[in-house]
Amino acid sequence: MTRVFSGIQPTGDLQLGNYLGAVRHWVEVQETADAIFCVVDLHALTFAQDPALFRAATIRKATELMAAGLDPDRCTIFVQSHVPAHAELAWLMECTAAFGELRRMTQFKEKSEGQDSVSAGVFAYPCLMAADILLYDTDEVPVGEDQRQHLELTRDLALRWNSRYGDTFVIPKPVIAGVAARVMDLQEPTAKMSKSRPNPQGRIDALDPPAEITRKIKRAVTDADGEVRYDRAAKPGVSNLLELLAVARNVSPQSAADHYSQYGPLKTDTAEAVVELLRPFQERFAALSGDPGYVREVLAKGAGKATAIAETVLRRARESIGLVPR
Ligand code: AQP
Repeated sequence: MTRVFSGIQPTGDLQLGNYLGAVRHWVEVQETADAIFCVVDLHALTFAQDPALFRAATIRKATELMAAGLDPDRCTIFVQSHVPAHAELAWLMECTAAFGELRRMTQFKEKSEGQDSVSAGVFAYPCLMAADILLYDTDEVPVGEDQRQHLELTRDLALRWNSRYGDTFVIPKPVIAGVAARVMDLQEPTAKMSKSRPNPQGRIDALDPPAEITRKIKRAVTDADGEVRYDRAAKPGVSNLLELLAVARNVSPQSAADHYSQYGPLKTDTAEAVVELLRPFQERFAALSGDPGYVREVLAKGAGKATAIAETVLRRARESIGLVPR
């Protein structure tokens, strides 16, 4: 059975980009694969967090994943820091990666740009991500387009390790869906939608009330030529709306475009479609939030299942690199 692994940071509410680019594919793949999903809290510590808020955010993110449709009977859901093997393999990956290749990572450049000081963790982030993936003998990693470069690095590190120390790791491949693999900011459609962009009007959080979703989509930046056409390079704002509508209606963005000649109706229908798409998620989230004990129980079971796999792979890695067995 194909082993699938992916993760998401606990900081910030689930935004529409996370949902469409990643999580909805996780919900599908849990039906056919041995699927493991992780709330990557150690990754979020690359920036200082308020401890109490951070603890709550981690449980909230797990609740969001379950509300989105991840079913603990069909997949494994756990918190990264509950499985210490992640941190240990991350160190071994840091000793495998070259300084130069980490410096070339786009996300490192973006996150460190204009900052007086960034943690060493921001730099080493892709090594922890490689460890996350390789620890589970992962075949496929469903992620949004923004993670492609990190996935390529993971593959390079695994291949380098295997050629130095003998076959140890499965070489994973990224699975990046076509439509909505890169949901763009509604106010600045040449940048990806993200929790860390300064203007919250450009981002739809999956828990935004329907009226707010509608308002944000109606105010989305388009362009001046007035033609509804799917062309991501020439018409990023309109194409982004068409992708949202297409995903919600399960059609292609090109065929969604055929029904419109003006931006107003396109925005109205897109808003309606996104509200409907998120409605079941919002209802399930409200129900699950009333039962944090259940979410913690799921995470505890998930950590047990994940540890059993991760420890086996870590033992293999320790042996192959020459660490004395414990
Ligand atoms: N805009 C997006 N379009 C498509 N996919 C996206 N993902 C994130 N943004 C988009 C995908 O979501 C998954 C989780 O990514 P993450 O843990 O990096 O999420 P995050 O930090 O919560 O996402 P943000 O909002 O994008 O955070 P920052 O601002 O920190 O970069 C991944 O599969 C990712 O590809």
